[in-house]
Amino acid sequence: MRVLLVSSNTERTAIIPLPLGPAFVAAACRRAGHETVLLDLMSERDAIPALQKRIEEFRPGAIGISVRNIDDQNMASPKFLLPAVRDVVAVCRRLCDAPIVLGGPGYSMFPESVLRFLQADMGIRGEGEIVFPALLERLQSGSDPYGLPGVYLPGHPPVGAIFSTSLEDLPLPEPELWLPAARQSRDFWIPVQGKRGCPMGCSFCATKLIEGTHIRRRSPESIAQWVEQAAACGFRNFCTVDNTFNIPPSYAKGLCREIIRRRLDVNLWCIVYPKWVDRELVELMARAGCHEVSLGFESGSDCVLTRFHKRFRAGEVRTTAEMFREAGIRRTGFLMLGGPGETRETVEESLAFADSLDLDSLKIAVGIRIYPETDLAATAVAEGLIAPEDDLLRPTFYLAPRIQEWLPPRMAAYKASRSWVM
Ligand code: B12
Repeated sequence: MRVLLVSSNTERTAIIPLPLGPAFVAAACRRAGHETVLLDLMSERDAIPALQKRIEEFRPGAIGISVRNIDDQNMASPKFLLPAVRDVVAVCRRLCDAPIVLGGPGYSMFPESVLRFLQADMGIRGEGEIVFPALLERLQSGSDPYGLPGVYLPGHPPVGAIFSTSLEDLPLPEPELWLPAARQSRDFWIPVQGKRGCPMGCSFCATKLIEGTHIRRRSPESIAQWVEQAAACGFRNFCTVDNTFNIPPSYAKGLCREIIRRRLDVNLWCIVYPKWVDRELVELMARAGCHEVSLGFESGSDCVLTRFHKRFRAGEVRTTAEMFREAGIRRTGFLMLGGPGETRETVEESLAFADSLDLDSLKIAVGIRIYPETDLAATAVAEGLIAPEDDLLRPTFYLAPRIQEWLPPRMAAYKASRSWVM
């Protein structure tokens, strides 16, 4: 079958992400024998005409659309990003009668409401590599797709998602498949994924819906080899997209050792959970080329950290941040203010804490995006802030009622005198 995979993300907030997720799915489709093309709308000057042209030339038998972002998570002036994706679906629908299948992180968080909103034919919750080719087989043979794990159809009951037990059996995409546009500029950050799944269970986080809670990994050798392949194409900047680079620490150390052994001259950026970091890991990261880490500590108040179900305390954040500073690795901290239990005192505690870390930069979110099936959603329902039946698709935020008025101006004042705060 001819399969067109469309990466629909055109959002340029923070970074221009390359379409690694759809590329994984495309590689799996090719392995299953389908002629597969990946179109990254981000790299097109005019997304809709480019899509039209590709559909007319390629005449796909099935179209997969990757949905990454629902919104930009900015409570002050939220940007709802799905209407543009609905236009993409409408163009596909108008130009051909191929079934339109949704997938991706944004889709997996809202499998029923996104399907409804975008008016596609079906969607796959969770990983696409196994289920999408299985679905294509059913479509080709004319059998009923309903009942395949993870496949959602309008008007049918939800089916949940399954996650592969091992990543080693899933193909890694060739650079030719997904890096063509990026090749014009070597400044792009190439995403690298070593593991999937997060068992940390933070109260506000929806990663379990996208990747599951069980950690599955590829061998450090295969990941380092993949980085080497992309480096041979001229790329130097790599960002790990694992939710937590350093869990488990033994894996992170193994990957660093493999990069060092291969003498790859790369620039690494990693998302670090501020616990279980020791000097050996920091030193290995520095030697592997890590120049910057994101430290998502979210709060400097132990009471709030407990409410977020974080496994670390402020003291551990301080020790971790200090180790990276000593190793010359830049640190961007993240604060998430206004969650359950937040008070003026805990906000001030967090701000003073962030100041004391002497970070290179700090990003602050005021108000927390509420996702379905999270503890935060349950708290918001219990407190009467949202209705139990609210599908939460349109940007919906939690902001502790007692500091709602006070927090935004306080943050504006805090930021005004600190150039390193974003
Ligand atoms: C790493 C990351 C980042 C990095 C990006 C680095 C980079 N170069 O890519 C940084 C920190 C810069 C970032 C920024 C942002 N991010 Co971000 N990010 C992530 C994270 C942790 C991983 C994404 C990733 O690369 N995954 C790896 C790939 C391989 O997996 P995947 O894309 O999910 O693909 C798999 C499946 O989804 C499926 N699939 C994918 N496509 C398709 C298509 C079909 C047809 C099928 C069947 C299946 C399928 O199969 C794939 C393989 O198994 C996710 C959370 C998560 N765990 O998913 C958030 C996440 C995607 N980000 C999110 C957001 C909101 C943002 C920002 C808007 C935040 C901000 N205000 O700055 C920006 C937007 C950036 C942009 N311009 O688009 C949200 C999106 C949801 C939402 N609310 O809209 C997420 C889900 C986090 C969350 N809140 O829970 N992000």
